[in-house]
Amino acid sequence: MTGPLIMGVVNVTPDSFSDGGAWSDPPAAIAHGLQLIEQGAAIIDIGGESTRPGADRPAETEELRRILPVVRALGAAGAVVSVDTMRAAVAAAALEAGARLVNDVSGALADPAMAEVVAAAGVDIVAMHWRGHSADMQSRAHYDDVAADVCRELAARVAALTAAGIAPERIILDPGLGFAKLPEHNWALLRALPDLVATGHRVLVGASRKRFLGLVGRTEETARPPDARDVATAVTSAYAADAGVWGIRVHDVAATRDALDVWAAWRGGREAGP
Ligand code: PMM
Repeated sequence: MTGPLIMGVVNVTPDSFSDGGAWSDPPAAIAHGLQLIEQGAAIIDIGGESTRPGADRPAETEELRRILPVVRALGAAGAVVSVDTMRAAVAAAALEAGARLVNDVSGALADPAMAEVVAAAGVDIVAMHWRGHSADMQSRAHYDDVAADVCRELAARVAALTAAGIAPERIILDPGLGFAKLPEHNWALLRALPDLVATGHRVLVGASRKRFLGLVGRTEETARPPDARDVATAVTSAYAADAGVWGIRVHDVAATRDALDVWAAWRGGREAGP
């Protein structure tokens, strides 16, 4: 039976909250990507900019320097590579180097040239819900009804992207957990995943190792650190599968593979997602 695909995360950054720079050196990042494929990742998402709350942006040349060798090597090894970038020039260079889709956490809002690059390349784009750069995004975590507001703001991105020449079926939607969201917003969005799936777009969800998972059943003082959030992530992956999502972006691919296998066995025979 089919379930969501797993997008394995390779952050080639010195400062990501989730893996603390473990893969900032290209050979280590390449080896890690290959290991994630072996563990069951269908896509490897390569990023060179940390988007943790408060993070400063690297220069474009630095972002390119970080990711291109990794994109090239994993693409050449036959991996389906996605490039996690908000910069059109970085997306274009990564596509040239072998990436097959673009994961833009800003939904192509950060760089006005992004939609054109994706339209010209004819590739898929992940359009994530986003309200501003990491330095001050948490000040924008205000919603009347977070699920309705996020769906409406994503629909506006779909309209802009299709107007720029991207086919609607090329647009994958992502609720942007943790981006201008408080823990209660993330939970409300997870509960509302079926609404996002009902738009007919493929849906990607990225809860992996995020702070709200560390806080479940804990206080700020006793919250699980990022590397102790993989069980919570895997449980979330199984629930997201049940909601019919197309893809799940995670750091610990093996744990989510196990969780999805259990989900598939439990559901036995039911088709998942669009
Ligand atoms: N989260 C992070 C980075 N990129 N991309 C998508 N599509 N969805 C997400 O939720 C998402 C993302 C957060 O940073 P991490 O790479 O350190 O987990």
